[in-house]
Order: sequence, then C-alpha cells, then structure tokens
Amino acid sequence: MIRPADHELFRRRIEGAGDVVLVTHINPDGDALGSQFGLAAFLLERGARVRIVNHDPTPELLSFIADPVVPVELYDSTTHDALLASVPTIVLLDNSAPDRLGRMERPMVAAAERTLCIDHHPMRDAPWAETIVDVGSCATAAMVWELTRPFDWTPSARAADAIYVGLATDTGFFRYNSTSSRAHRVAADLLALGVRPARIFRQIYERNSVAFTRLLGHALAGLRLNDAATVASVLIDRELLERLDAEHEDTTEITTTLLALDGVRIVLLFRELAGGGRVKVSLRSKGEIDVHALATEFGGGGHRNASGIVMEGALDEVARIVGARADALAAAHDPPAGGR
Ligand SMILES: [Mn+2]
Repeated sequence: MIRPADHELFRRRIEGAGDVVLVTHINPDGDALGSQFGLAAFLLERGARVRIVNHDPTPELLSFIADPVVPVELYDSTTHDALLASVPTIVLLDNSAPDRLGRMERPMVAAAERTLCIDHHPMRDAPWAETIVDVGSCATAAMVWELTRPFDWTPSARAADAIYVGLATDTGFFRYNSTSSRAHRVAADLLALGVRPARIFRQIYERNSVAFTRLLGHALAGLRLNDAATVASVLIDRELLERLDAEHEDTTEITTTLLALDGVRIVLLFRELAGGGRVKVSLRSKGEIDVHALATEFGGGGHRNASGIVMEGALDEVARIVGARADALAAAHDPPAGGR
C-alpha cells in the first residue's frame, strides 16, 4: 500500500522539480521502462526537464512506448558521471539494489543523497536517501500511477500505454500471484483512458521470429522427461542454433511452455554457448520448489522459481549432472504416488 507519507514525499520531491534524471536496473524490462516513460511524461507536463539514463538499450519489442521527447540515453561515464554528480533530483525506478545498476553503481551510490527510489521489490542494501517501496504492489508502473493520482494528471495515449505495459508485463498479463484487485483497478483506469490490451499484447507477445518458432518446435520435439514426469528438460546444441540462425533468440518462452505441462514441477533448458565447452542452464519451477538453491550449488543464482547457471562441460554431461539434482529435488518435495 502507498501510505500518505509516501504521497507527501513524492509531492515534496516533485513539486517544482527542475532537472530530473530517471534511472532503472540493468537489462530494463517492461515495468522498468513503463514506469520511466510514465513518470517522465508526468514530470514533463509539470514543467520539469527530464532525462532518462539507462545502462542497457530499450528492447526493440518495447520501443513503441518510448517517448520521443525524452530519448533514452545509454550510460556513458564520460558524460553521465558529471550529470549524476550534479543533478538535484534522481529517481531510481523498479530497483533498489546497487548491484543491479551495472557500471552505474558507483556514480549512483555517490549520488544517493539526492536519489528517490520507487520500487516494489524487497529493499536490498539500499543507500538511497528517500524510498517509496511497496512490496504489495504488482508493478512499479502501478505505483507511479497511484502516486500521480492526487495531481489530476491525464496522461497521453502513449504514457497510458507505457504504464499499462509495466503493469501487464510484471503480472504476466494478469496471471501471476501478484495480480490483485488493485492491479485490476489501475488497469481499469488505464482502459478508461483508451489503452487497448489486445493491441499491447500483440505488440509484445505476438512478434516472434521464424527462427524462434522453429527453435521452439525443435526444443519441444526433443523434450525429455524423468521417470516420474516431474522434470522436463530440453537441450539446444550449437548445430541447431547455427542451422536455425537462432543464436540471439530469447528462450524464456520455451521454458514457460514446458512449465505448462501437467505434473511437471521443474523445467531445465540447457543451451550450449558459442565457442563450446560451456552450457547455460535455465531453471524454472512451480510453487514451493526452490531452484535457486539448486542453481547456487553450481555457482548460479536468481529467484526461487527462476534461476540460471553457466557451467563448464559438454552439453550432455551438464544435463546429466543438473538433471539428477533436479530429479532429487522434485522427488523430495512431492514423492510420486505408488513408489514409481
Ligand atoms: Mn517491476
């Protein structure tokens, strides 16, 4: 919940703000960018001069919410360190952890006393002078929407789209556990302003390449299941990636598809990296099963339900080793009936 004190803090920092820089985490996603573009539009209308400085470029799929008035500047220490060292107001969105700022960590920590952090993740090692953190919120973009309500701001179509994109992508289009009545209330506000969910969905989720679709087909055709049918694995080798010209395709959707299999508790995707001898393992799980713990056994990291590892070794060998641990984890959590 956003408390009255949060609204007051927001008003105090925003009222009469002149120069403002908006920053978010590395590899910005729909919520990171949606909250940046939404807040930028709000601030511009109130007369602020706004710049967005990001560590990584905006993914092509999300470029439709970019604000042409506030182009995203890619962080460059030679120009932006001086800016961060002097600008009176910095707003850090969708992240409080310094180690998720990449090369911007040092100049941002140095500017902590002028930084307002707005985020919905649990706070971690946060040095920021002021924070509005609401772990009960489904998206930072939803917080931006709620924080701007007392100002009677009517966003442009593009800004409304941006905020909706943050909300929709962080809730998996209103499917994840984080989807609350509050999330739907914000969505209802935005739909009343003209946001069209079908169009947003199409822009983000219905633009797969032919290379990705063929990769998905091969991956699904090669599906491996353990005896209990609780662990689903796919292996993607160099030959396949090169033949399909699919080196740069995002494989997240492959693991999502496999997780939809009835009875499957853990999904493992093994991808042989360029140069050979190293394998990227993507781990996903349902419910209480903690693949983060499994990933850390092999030097990886992430979250309870989604983690990753990069391991030395041949593809089959890595799949055998990690697969055996995943089998044990799935069995320990929920032993299959009948002692199969
Ligand atoms: Mn978020």
